[in-house]
Amino acid sequence: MAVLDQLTSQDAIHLEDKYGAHNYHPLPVVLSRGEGVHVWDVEGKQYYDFLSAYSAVNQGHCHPKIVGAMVNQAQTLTLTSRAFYNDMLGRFEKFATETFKFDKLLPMNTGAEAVETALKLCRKWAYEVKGIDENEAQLIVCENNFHGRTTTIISFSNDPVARKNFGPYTDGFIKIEYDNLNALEAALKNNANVAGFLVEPIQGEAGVYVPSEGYLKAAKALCEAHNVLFIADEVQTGIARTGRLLATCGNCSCEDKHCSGTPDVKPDILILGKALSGGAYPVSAVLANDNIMNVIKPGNHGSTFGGNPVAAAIGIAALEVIKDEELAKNAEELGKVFRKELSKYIESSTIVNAVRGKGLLNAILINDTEDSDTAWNICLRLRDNGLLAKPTHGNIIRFAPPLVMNKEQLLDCISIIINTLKEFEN
Ligand code: IF1
Repeated sequence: MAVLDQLTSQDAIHLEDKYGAHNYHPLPVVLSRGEGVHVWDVEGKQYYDFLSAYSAVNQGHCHPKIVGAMVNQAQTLTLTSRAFYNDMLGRFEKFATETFKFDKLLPMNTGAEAVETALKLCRKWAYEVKGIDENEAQLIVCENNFHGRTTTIISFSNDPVARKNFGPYTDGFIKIEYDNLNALEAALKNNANVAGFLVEPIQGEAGVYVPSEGYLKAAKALCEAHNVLFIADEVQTGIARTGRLLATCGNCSCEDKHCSGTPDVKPDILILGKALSGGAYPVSAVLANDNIMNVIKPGNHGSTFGGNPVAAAIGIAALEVIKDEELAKNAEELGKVFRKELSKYIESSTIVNAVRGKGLLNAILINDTEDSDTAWNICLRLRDNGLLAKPTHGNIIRFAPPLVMNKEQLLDCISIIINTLKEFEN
């Protein structure tokens, strides 16, 4: 078979199976096209996308404004490296720092790289500003975190599948229970070597675990009292997904177009990725104010591709789409509808125990054991019924459609989901 011959789904699966590393167990569906809230498989079947590439495609598949910016820039200048300036990066940095209200931005490509960048930045700040002795800095992280897959990041994961036999690991991390302020206070107390606290505003991989009301704000206050940097990993929760521009915006009066600039919780270091490009390209970033970011000097950190002109052009377009189409507002409104309708169904359901989430980052808890394959089987049936979602941690199914969905489409999706779940009732 020639490389670019027409393929069936079976052919495509076979190729990946034979020639690709087996580091994933994908749902058996082979996608070849996407537009807005929809994707199509090789045979032409249409699906609603309820994963959005793990919240990277918040702006919808192949958004014309983002694709337009990408194509235009790709035909003009793609890569200069940071050995030279390019005429797009500064514009992106200005636009993004104004949008998120920080002094400076450091561009990278993937989420994991941005997390690594934030950790390095925090440690350097600890030695050079806070005055911690060399090599003594510690960072507090949460149990059941997911921050990416580099060696340092998996060093503080407690998922054995992600971690086992990849040692030796990086030192300097203290793990505490998520959503537990007492645990945070205890870890901060009498330990002058703590440099930062790294936290997901909602734990995604852990099963869309939303912390108690006020947790993030109180955690930030504790960090401030101990001169410890509050580092928010908004790679998955950011960029309108949870009904606000950022999940750390909480319930403040922040509007998409006219942010008051006084968010509920202002992280010292903000980590963004995924939807910062609308899923068109790997674009990630770390944002901080000058008192922190200025510890980074030439040669301390970087990346061949980070901040390239295509990434910068796409980043601007992706953020413009979020603002112009008021996607945070839409996510908030549709999220309420989604949880309300699912809650109504759950009252009398034998197969679903609960629905939880914020904005359009939601999950349902299947009434079966952790190790059962019920959630997987439900996702297969959802696929047959024209909707794509993926289980997380055994019996939890995450639902995260593109934020460009309209209410009519959402109601259609809700009926697909409920009808499918009903097929599994006993
Ligand atoms: C995969 C999960 C989601 C993230 C947070 C950093 C990163 C991620 C909060 C790293 C990435 C992804 C990676 C993806 C699966 C996915 C995921 F289920 F594993 F946890 F979204 F929920 N911080 N999350 O969620 O970003 O380096 O991947 O760009 O296949 O590993 P990345």
